[in-house]
Amino acid sequence: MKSKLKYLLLLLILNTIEASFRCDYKYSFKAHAWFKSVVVPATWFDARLRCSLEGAVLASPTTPEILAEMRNLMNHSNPEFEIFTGIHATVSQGDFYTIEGIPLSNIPVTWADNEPNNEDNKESCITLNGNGELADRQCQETRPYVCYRMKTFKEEIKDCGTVDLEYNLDARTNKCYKFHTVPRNFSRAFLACSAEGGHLAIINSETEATVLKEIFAKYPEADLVGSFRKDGAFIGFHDWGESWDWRTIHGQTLTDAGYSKFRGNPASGQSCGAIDRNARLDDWWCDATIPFICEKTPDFPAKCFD
Ligand SMILES: [Ca+2]
Ligand SMILES: [Ca+2]
Repeated sequence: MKSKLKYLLLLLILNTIEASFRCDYKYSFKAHAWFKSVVVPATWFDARLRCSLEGAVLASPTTPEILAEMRNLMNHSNPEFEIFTGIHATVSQGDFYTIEGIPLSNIPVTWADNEPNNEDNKESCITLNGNGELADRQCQETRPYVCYRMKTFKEEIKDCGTVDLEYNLDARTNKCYKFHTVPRNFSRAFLACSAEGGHLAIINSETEATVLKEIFAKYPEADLVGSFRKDGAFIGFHDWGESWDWRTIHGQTLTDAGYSKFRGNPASGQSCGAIDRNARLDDWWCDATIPFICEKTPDFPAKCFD
C-alpha cells in the first residue's frame, strides 16, 4: 500500500513538471503528447522522415486518446479523407508495426469497408480516414499526416532551441550549427535542415567561414563512413537553375550575403553549393550525396510549454 502511494505521488510530481517543445506542435493534455498536423500530402517515407527530423514520430492511433487527437487534427468527417499513420510493413510485407514497434494486433482497429485488401500485393502502409477507420494503401501514394511526440517529463530544449543535441551554439555568430555525417543530396539536405528548424548554412562573413571550417575539421575523412566525397559539404547556395548565377537559398548574391571565396569551375555543369575543408565555396552535383551543414537561429522555432 505504501509503495502504491509513493508511486501515485511520483506520478503526480512528474505530471506537474513542465515540458517544452517547438511551438509548431500543440500539446494535448489527454494524450500527454505534442501533435502537429501536416497538410501537404507526402509519401509515407517522406512523412516518416520529416516527423523524425522534427524530433517527433509519424503518429499512429495506438490509444483512444491519440486516435481522438489525430481525428481532431484531421478536421474531416469524410471517409474519403485519409491521412497516413505510422503503421507500416515496409520492412517485411504483411508484418505491420507502428514506427515505435507496436504490432498492429495490439492496436484497437476499425477497418474501412473492404479493407484491408492489399490490392495488387502492393499495400504496406496504413491510413486513417475521417470516420476513424483504417485501410492499407501503397506507401508511395501521398497523404497528409500527423507527427507527435510523447511528453518526456524533462526540459529538453537546449541553447539551440531544439531537442537535437547535435546543434551547437557558436558565440561568434550567435547561430547554431549541425554537421550531418549521413550524406544526402542537395534537395534532401535542404529538407533535413528545414525539418530541424534551420536551413542549409549560409556564410555571411569571414568569421562564419572560419566557424564552418572548424566544424568541418571535427569530422576528418577517416571518421566519415561510406563511399562519398569527404572533402566537401553542402551548404545553402545554388544557381536556382540559372547556370553559374550563384545565390544563397535565401535569394541573395554571394557578395550580398557576405562571403564569396569561390573555387568552382564554370564549365563543370554543377548547380549546387558546397564548401571544401578550407571553407572555400565550391560547385557540386545536386544529386550527389555528401555531408552537409545546417544552421539555425537559437530562438526559432519558438519554444512552447505544455
Ligand atoms: Ca487497401
Ligand atoms: Ca549564416
